[in-house]
Order: sequence, then C-alpha cells, then structure tokens
Amino acid sequence: MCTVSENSNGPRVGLIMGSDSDWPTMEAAAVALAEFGVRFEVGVVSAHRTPQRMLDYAADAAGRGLSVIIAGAGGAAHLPGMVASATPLPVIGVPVPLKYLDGMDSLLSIVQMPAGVPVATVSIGGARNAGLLAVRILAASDPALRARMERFQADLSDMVLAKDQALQD
Ligand code: RP5
Repeated sequence: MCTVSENSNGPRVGLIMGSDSDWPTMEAAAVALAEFGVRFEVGVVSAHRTPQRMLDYAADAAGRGLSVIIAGAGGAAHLPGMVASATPLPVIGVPVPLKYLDGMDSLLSIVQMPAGVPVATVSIGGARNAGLLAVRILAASDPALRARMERFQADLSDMVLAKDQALQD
C-alpha cells in the first residue's frame, strides 16, 4: 500500500480491495480517478484475513486527509460495510464478481446495510462508476473538479450524438 503523511498533497481517495485478485476489476476505478487528476492510494485490506489492519485503516483515513474510500470485495464481501462502520467518510462499495454466483453474493453482501451505516454500492464489477462517483463527491466542494466533470458529461453526450449521426449517414 502507498502510505502518505498528513498533508495537502496527499491522496484524497483511498482505493482498497480485499485481495490482489480483485485488482483486474478495481483497476477501472484507478483509471477513472487518474483521468480527473484525483490523487489516490491503493491497497489490499482484507476484512477477514487482516481485520485489525482494516479497522486501523478506517479509523485513520479521515485524519490522514482522505475524503472518500472506494472498497471492493468479492464473495462474502464485508470490507465496504465494515470500513463504513469505522469511518465518518463516504464509502463506495464495489461488488467484485468471482467464479461462482456471478457476483450476486458480492452485491448482496455489500448493498444490504443496516440503517445508520450507508455504503454507496455500484453495480457488479462497476469500479469505473465508483471512481466517477468519488470524483463527483469531491467535486461538490471543488469548482475546478466540478467543471471537469461537466466537460466529461458533455463529452459523453457528444459521443452518443455522434453515434446516432453515424447511423443516419
Ligand atoms: C474476498 O475474497 C476478496 O475481496 C476476493 O474477492 C475474494 C477472494 O480472495 P483470494 O482468495 O483471491 O485472495 O475477500
């Protein structure tokens, strides 16, 4: 894991996952954050195999300057919910699809949180949207980032219109 000291040049988003085997799915979140120039750190933090490390990570995150945590896990995917229980920061959960059950187990483990402990859950394998949602959360109090998000949305719209035009030609 990249760790940083507490300073304004440190990462704003913590991107964690239960296993390095989740990286092929989670990498899309890193790519989205990088596209927007958002500083982030990446690490493996397992709810079941390194429970104390998970609790320490969650407890220290805000004090280290992080603003959002993206947590991905598969199967019995308890990482996002447990991290959310131990930090005041917004947590975005990414259900990682594994070999069995097509990721439904991951989705249900993450999405069905008890009242009082929210996790913003994206679709199964939806790590890119997790990255984009983190950008939007940061953009709410960052006008420059909000302007970039607006340009991104305009580009999406142009792309669809161009495809429509190609069908007409
Ligand atoms: C979960 O168990 C991890 O998030 C991963 O999706 C899954 C399998 O982990 P490995 O056995 O590949 O390390 O906790």
